[in-house]
Formats: sequence, C-alpha cells, structure tokens
Amino acid sequence: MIETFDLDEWRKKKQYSAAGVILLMVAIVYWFVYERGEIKYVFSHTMYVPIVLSAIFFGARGGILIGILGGLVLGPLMPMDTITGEMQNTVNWVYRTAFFSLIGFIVGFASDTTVFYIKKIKWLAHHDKPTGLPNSLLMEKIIQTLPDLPEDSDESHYLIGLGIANAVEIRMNFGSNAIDQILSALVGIIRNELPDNLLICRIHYNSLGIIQPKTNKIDMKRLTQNLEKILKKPFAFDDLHLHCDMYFGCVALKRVIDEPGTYIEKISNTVSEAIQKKQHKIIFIGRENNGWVRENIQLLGELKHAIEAGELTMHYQPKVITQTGHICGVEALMRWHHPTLGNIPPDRFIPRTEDSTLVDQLTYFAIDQALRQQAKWEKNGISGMCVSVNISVNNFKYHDFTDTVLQLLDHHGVNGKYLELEITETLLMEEIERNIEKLFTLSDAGIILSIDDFGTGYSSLQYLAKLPISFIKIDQAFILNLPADTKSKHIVQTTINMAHDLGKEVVAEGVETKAAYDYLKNTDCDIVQGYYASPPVTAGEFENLYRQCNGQLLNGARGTSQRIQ
Ligand code: G
Ligand code: G
Ligand code: MN
Repeated sequence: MIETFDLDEWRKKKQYSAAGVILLMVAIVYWFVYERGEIKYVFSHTMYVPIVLSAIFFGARGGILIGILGGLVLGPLMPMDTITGEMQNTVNWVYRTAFFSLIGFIVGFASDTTVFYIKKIKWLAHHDKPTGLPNSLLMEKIIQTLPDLPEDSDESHYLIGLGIANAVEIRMNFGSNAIDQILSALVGIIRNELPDNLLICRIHYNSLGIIQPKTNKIDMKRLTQNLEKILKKPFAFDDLHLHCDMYFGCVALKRVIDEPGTYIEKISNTVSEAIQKKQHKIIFIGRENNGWVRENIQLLGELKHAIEAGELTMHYQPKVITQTGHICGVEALMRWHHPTLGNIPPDRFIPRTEDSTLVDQLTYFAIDQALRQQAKWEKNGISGMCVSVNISVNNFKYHDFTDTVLQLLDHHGVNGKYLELEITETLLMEEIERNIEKLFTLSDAGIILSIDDFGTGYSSLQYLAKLPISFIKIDQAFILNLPADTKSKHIVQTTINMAHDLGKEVVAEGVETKAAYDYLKNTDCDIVQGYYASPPVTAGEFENLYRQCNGQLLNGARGTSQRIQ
C-alpha cells in the first residue's frame, strides 16, 4: 500500500513542541510590536502566525484560545504609541481579539474536518463497513507482525478462512445484506464461544479470516471442533433462520516468510478448496511447500503459452479387444514438457485447469490433436482407430462445446464413431440434469461416450440406463489387484454383468499383469487397457507398435494368452 501523509498522526506527534513554539511566538510578536513602538501599524498582523499554527495543531479550540491570548497580549497592556504612552481604545483591542479568535476558529475547523475525513478514509481502507471488521489489507498487515516461532516448537500461528458456500444463493434470494448480517451474527457467536485472542477479519464478501496466534495442535483441534459445531447452527436474518453451508480452511505457519499479500491468497485458496470438496481443510506451510499457491497459479498462467509453444503433447495408450487381442482404439493422454520444470505430471495441472476458465482451451487442444492424429493414421493404413479424449463436465458449461466438437470432426474429416469422450463418473453424475441434452447431441452425431473411473463415485442406475453411454471404464483401483483380491473380483464381475444387462460394454483400466488379463477374459470384460498391453506412448511409437504386431497386441486365445510383443 502507498503510505500517504497523515495529518492526524503528524499533529499528535508534534503537539508538545508546537505548543512551546506557539507560545514563544506570541511572546516574540508582543516584543516585536512593542519594540516597533506602535500598534497602529501592520506589525500586529504577525500574530496570525501563532494563531494559524495553533489552529492547525489543536483544531478550532486551539485556534480560538491563541486568538484570545494574542488579542489580549496586544490588547489593554499594549499602548497605542509607546513613546507618547497613549493607550488604545477598548473597542480597538476587543474587536481585534474577536477577529483573531474568528480566524483561529475558521482555520481550526478546517483542520479538524480534514483530520476527521482522513481518519474516516483510513478506517474505510482497513475495515469492512457493514460489519466493522478489519478487512484483508489490515489482516495481511497484522499477519506480517506475527513473531517467528522455532521450527521444532509444537506451536504455530493459525490462519483460518471461513466461507459461506451457498452465499450466491442467499444473496440472490435475500439480498446482500443477508450475508453481512449472517457474518456479523457468526462473529458474535465466535467471540462468545471461542478463545478471545482470536482476531476476526472479513476477507471477502462471503468469507471471514481469523488469526489464532501461537497455539498448539491440541488447542487448535479443540477450536476447530467447536467451530464445526458453531457452523452447523442456523443464522438469524431478520425474522428468519437461514441455513448456511460453511466450510473453513486453515493455514498453519511458524514464521512469516512470504511477501505481503500472499497469505490472504493462501487462506482464500484453502477456503475455496474446502468449499469445493465440501470438507474442512488444514494445510501446513513450511519452508518446503511455501510456494505452492504461487506455483499453481503460475502454472495456469503459463498453460496458454504452453499450448501455443507446443510444450503440450498427446500420448496414446492402446485399448485392446479382450477376446482377440486386437487394438481397437487409443486413449489420448496429455503430457506437458515444461522448458525449465521438465515433465509436469497431468495431475499437477489438469485438475486445476478443469476448474478454471482454461478448460475449454485445454480440451479443444486435446480433441484437435487427437482427431488430427486419427485422420493421419487412417491415411497411413492404421484404420478404424477410435481415439478417446478425457473431458470435464466443466466443458459443458461453455455453451458452444458441442458445436465446437462437431466442427472439429468436420474440420479433420473424421467420422463421429472414431471419437470417444470419457467423463469421470463423479463429475458426470453431479451435474447430470443440466448436461443430458448435450450428451444426446454428441451421441446423435455418432460420438462414443463413456464413463471414466467407474466405481469411484455413485452412479444413479436410472441415469446409467437412460444415458447414451456406450462404455463403462472400471477404475484401476479394482483392476490392479486382480485376480488376488476377492472384493475387487466381486465388484468387477457385478459391474460387467450390470453393464451388459444395460447394453453397455466394459473397459478395464490398469491391466498390468497377465493374470489380470486372463481373469478379465474369463469374465467377459470387453476391452482392456493398461501397462500389460502398453503404457501411453507417442504417436510415432504407437505406429511402430501397431505395425510390428499387425494390430494384434495380445494373444487372445482363451487360457493361452501371452503378450505378442
Ligand atoms: O497418464 P495419466 O497420468 O495421464 O493421467 C492422469 C489423469 O489426467 C487421468 O485422470 C486422466 O484422465 C487425466 N487426463 C490426461 N489427459 C487429459 C486430457 O487431455 N484432458 C483431461 N480433461 N484430462 C486428462
Ligand atoms: O483417469 P484416467 O482413466 O483417464 O487415467 C488414466 C491414467 O492411468 C493415466 O495416468 C495412465 O498413465 C494411467 N495408467 C494406464 N495404464 C495403467 C496401468 O496399467 N497401471 C497404472 N498404475 N496406471 C495406468
Ligand atoms: Mn480416462
């Protein structure tokens, strides 16, 4: 923040010395006028200097006081003419005194008003008006003053962020002052029920920031448990009791190392994450993971450039028809080779991108590359490859997503049946109603749709039957331990039966061993994908692989299977 000149502080600091100087000046003016020998002339006007000074430093009252004092000093005791000893008329000095006081008052009033507004602006810059709480700027300043704690101490400073997840809903239905009132009520409860060394601030319209300095883990646990209880209560707004979905995120630190401004960002991020995952969250900031927020945001910032600079590429993992061992398609998986950070694993940037507005560009890139590759293979004699691309439900939030996909098919001259879109189970089911129509538009164009990571979320069987989904991809977690793990076997078997009953096919992901492959073959799993057949490889490597095995990657004969390569 830019520090501006603060009249109020300056006044307070200088008041003692100013008082001395002013009185001295009054005396000097008296002496000066007396020495000049006559009050008739202009010299008496010099008295305005101490009057104005006093008004600036002490306000209207100071101005009037020195006005009167100055008037009296130059008043009855000061002769009109020191040589002749002629005295002043009373009206003369009384009028002058009144005038001095008036000027003192006017200047003092102006000075007081300025100070009042400076104080107000200063307060507003550091506080939230509706709740009167310190704002994020002041909170950040307070954080910067937290003392360092030893690394091995069991105490930390805790920065808690607390957000209302359904704030938009509340604001739309009850107006924005509902949020102000709820937060004020919450602050009241926190002050009553939690330790009183907490410093509470408002960091966004829907969230509070709380500083709990120097606390050990046990006390902090108790505090978060109490906070959880408090957050479950309904909050009063006018005569109503409103339910707020509130989540908190907590940042623990031993010492303040970051540049100012970054802690509020960290708190906001943990709150957002807590809201998104619908669970309270605690993270620890030590020296080693200090840069995580910044790095994440920076990565996102670089992603657009990375797409243009060709740092992103697609790798392809073959999918194999279980019974014959023939390659029927590939899953396109994104890889980022960063010029300084090296290979960045997809889990480091994809989930963040999927939640950001960059998701449409990322998916556009993936589909564009995959279709270009498909067309190229088709031309080079590797025909009938269905390329699947992972998409996010957030893609559907862009209203032109389906049109864009259809245009891309058209642009590359690829038939819709050679493009498969994989959507994770959890995300698909969460927002199904909104996206159903779009799924049908895609499937009407011949595009294959599949549910990814099946078994990790909760699918509605009703939707599963109704949706134009062709494939169910069983999550790796259930495949990796086949055939040893009985539970996995039950789940896989049940899923396959159910999918077949619904007229859908099953893909097993994460097939790493011959034993798993054999098991899947005997349970009528339709397609397998995994390291046993091949890891994800570059387009060129895939071409070589395909040609070497003539499209048959595994030996499909029942009971005698073996990798052909
Ligand atoms: O190889 P693997 O580490 O590639 O992939 C990790 C995760 O990233 C998987 O869950 C996969 O679905 C996802 N992923 C890989 N490539 C893409 C992509 O192009 N788009 C999207 N949305 N997700 C991808
Ligand atoms: O979520 P999705 O199914 O899109 O993710 C595919 C992920 O699984 C990719 O990260 C890919 O590299 C990885 N993968 C592919 N085959 C295997 C395998 O056989 N074993 C393991 N552990 N991972 C695999
Ligand atoms: Mn996938």
